[in-house]
Amino acid sequence: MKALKIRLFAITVLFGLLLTVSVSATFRDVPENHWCAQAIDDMAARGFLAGYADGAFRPANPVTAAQFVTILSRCAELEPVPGEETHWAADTMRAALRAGWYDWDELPPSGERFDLPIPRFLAVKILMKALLPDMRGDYLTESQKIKDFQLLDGRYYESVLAAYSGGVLLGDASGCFRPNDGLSRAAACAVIYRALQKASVVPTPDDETAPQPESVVSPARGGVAENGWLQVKGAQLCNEAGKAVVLHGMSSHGLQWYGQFTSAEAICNTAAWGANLFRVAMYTAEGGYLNNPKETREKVIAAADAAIANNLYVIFDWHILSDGNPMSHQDEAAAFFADMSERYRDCPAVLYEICNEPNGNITWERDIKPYAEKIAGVIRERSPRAVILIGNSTWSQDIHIAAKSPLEGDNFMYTFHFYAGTHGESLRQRLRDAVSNGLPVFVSEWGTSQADGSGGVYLEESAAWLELLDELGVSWANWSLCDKNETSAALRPGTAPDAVWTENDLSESGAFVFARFAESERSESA
Ligand code: IDC
Repeated sequence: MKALKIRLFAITVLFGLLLTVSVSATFRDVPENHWCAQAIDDMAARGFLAGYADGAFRPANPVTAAQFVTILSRCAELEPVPGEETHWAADTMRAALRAGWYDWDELPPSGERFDLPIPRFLAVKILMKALLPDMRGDYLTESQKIKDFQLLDGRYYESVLAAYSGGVLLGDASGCFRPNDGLSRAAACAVIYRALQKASVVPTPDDETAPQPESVVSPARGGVAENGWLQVKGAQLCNEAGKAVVLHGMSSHGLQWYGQFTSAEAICNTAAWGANLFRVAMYTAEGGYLNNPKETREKVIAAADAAIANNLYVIFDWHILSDGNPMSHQDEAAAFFADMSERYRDCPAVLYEICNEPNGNITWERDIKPYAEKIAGVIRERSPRAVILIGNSTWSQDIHIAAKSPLEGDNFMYTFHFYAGTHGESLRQRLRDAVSNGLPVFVSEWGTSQADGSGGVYLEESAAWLELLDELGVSWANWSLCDKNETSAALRPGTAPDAVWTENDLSESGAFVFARFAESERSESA
């Protein structure tokens, strides 16, 4: 182990990629309450993880093939085999290839796939070869556990079935393995850690020395049944028991155009992929509620009921957009929210987003705050515990202005919207500042596209955003669940709203976003 550490240190210095083999690593972006902190910290303490030179671990980034194999090589104490190539992991990769962890066609020694995200089917093969080579699984028993087994190439049956049989893979919320997806660095650690437990390299949770599960599973997972009424403590959304909770899910598109994707089946599909949140975007203008209140109200209620039936939290979004001043329709808003907060007064699932995106000639003090106070009063009279989400100027980007003069009272959160192709580091800094100064922020809408809903998609930028949201414990809903021919849409054009969706139905954006709903649950599967 000591020799290994020295060698790793040399690699680090030479190539400047990895900082050091920390013996008591807590990375600056892996807070104590991160869902995978226990595995990450323990693996770092054992010298299995290094992290980046800036002290970060970037838990939400996809793990690359070279990173994954390198971590395993440390866990299995695999000696690097020196050669000519210059890639920082070339010697380790050569050793892994020689040890039979993978074949040359899977990760060619020329290195062109070393820095790409590793697909799950290959990650599991390498993991099992490295740590649990003798484990086997029975085809008939294990394949039954995997809903999307037909997506798996026969070449990987042996390792994947062995992993399920040995309890290294548990399957995610929807019972799928998603062999072709990548996995985040945190999820990679979680699954490696479980294999290390099975291989008795680290203690299992039954051992007295093992950290208690509370510290592993944080923030709380699950939906309404598990978490009950929400509450805001400091900047953090918490469940009824006071434990941090993070909601991840989809926003609908405008009900007047894509109401079919708020059907019970569409919402059930979304829940099955691991979401615990659904936002019902009820446009006020553009042919929305104000044009057609009766029919729109019915659609909203049907969508909310479907979300509740699927154990999701649900946001009623008063979707002002072209009508940028919330004051313009304050009376209609008051009537709508009175109606809904009366109807759902005993239901812990409901959050109220009272003005999507104020914009134009408006200010926080003059227009938004008085509006918010009035509507909050209306809601609280009927449903005193409900969490209320409040928009702000510049399409809900000005949380710093709201932060200077927040509302009096409990359980208010301030919305923050971004589109990864348009908004970057300066807005991330604004979010960081606001949350670290104690403002409760909820990302009730974000997109992988540009701000107009198309262009891109910008997945690298989106990953940077989600990494920050994870780090800050901020909840989010992605725009949008529909099959419109625009890049922000999560479904491919022509997707049947009422069928069971497979990977093939997801757009590039949808595949990226759906994979991130239940990072913590998904850590169970790879
Ligand atoms: C967009 C839709 C697009 C529609 C347009 C106007 O994606 O199909 O034509 O609205 O109604 C927002 C808004 C959200 C926008 C989205 C993308 O809340 O309604 O949807 N966006 O432009 N804020 C920033 C971006």
